[in-house]
Formats: sequence, C-alpha cells, structure tokens
Amino acid sequence: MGATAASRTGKAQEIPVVDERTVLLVVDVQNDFCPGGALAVARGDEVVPVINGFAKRFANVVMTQDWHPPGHASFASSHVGRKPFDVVEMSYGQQVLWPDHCVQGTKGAEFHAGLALPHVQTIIRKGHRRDVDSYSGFIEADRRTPTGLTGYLRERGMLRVVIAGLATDFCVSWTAQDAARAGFETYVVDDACRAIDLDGSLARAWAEMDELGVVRIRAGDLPG
Ligand code: VGL
Ligand code: ZN
Repeated sequence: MGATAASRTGKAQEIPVVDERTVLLVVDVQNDFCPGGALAVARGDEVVPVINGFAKRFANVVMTQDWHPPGHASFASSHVGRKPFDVVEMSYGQQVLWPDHCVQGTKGAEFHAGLALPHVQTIIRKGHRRDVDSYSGFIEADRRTPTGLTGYLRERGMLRVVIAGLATDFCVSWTAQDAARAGFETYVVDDACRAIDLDGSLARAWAEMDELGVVRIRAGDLPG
C-alpha cells in the first residue's frame, strides 16, 4: 500500500489513518502526574480509561516515562532559595522549577496502575541526565541531544504519530512539536490529555502546535 502524498510530506489530514505505519505515543501517564502525586495534574488520571479505550486499535504503541535522578536540575529543591514553579535561566534557556517528581525507581515514577497496555513495544525514558530536562520524548531541553525516538520510529517505517497523556502544555506539546518537525504526521487527542496550565501555558501550547501543523482531534474521531 502506498503512502498518500500527505503522509509522505508529513502533512497531517483531518483525522489519522490508523494502520501499521501509525504509532500511538502515550506520554508520561505516571503516578506523580496524577492526583495524589508530587506534580499532580488536575484530573490527570481521567486520561487512563480514555487511552485504554482506543489503544487496542493501534498495532504500534510506545510510551514515554519521565525519569529523573535524585537532585535533578529541574527540581526547585536543587536550587538554593528557589521554590516550585519559579523560572530560572539554565545554560540551555529558561527552565520552570518543579517539585521533586518522577525520581528513578520510585512509586511516583511508575506508570498509573490502571493503564491496560500490554502491547506497548518500547518505553523511552527521558530527563535522566542530571543537568538537562526533557519535556519532549524526542529531543532534550538543550535542543540538541536526541533520545533516540526519531530514529526508532523512522527505522520502523512510522509515518504518523498519535499522542495522548500528560501534561498537554508541557510534555505532550513539546513531544508533538518535535514529532511534527521530524516530519511525522502528528495528532494530539485532546480529551486523552490533561494540562498543568501555568500562566497561559495551555493556550500557548496549542498555538505553537497549530503553527507546526499538529492536528487536534478527539478520541471519538479515531477510526473504529
Ligand atoms: C512534565 C513537568 C516536568 C510533563 C514532566 O510530563 O508534562 N511536566 N516534568
Ligand atoms: Zn519532569
């Protein structure tokens, strides 16, 4: 079966074709981003049944996992006199400081127990270098260091990436923007994501995604 002109150029259509060259990318559905977690996203756990509902339709599923060492540079606790949600200047630009979260090997870093995705093929861990954050599943915050996900998806012949998870305005948005820049047709399933929304970050995220041709869909738009 031939790729359509649109998919060869990475230009997304209104709704994705879900075939063997389409991957569902589930971003950071981890305990610390759910109610009760260290960096809880309001109603973050509500994405779980929504994602479970459509994930079975995808032959290819990949997850990202925020995976920080203790003392990570994105933690406010690593900066004297700083508190969570302050913004500081790092060598690679501005960085929001967060409560300690998704520390390697902790319960908070584990995936939400309700995710029912036995067919996940690969888990990409990110943010594991102490001095560099990584919202994106593709390229770290220095905007230079690849996680390997682009190569993995390209080598497997993927054309389309459908993204869901947490948080819409940080890891989902950065991941979606990098997917689009890498030339994948990129879709974000709005009702399978929840946002942090810091100082207008959600509206900004959608504007930036839109600018790059990322298509915003709803779970109900996915072909049955
Ligand atoms: C995230 C803030 C810090 C996310 C990860 O998954 O959106 N946000 N680390
Ligand atoms: Zn993080």
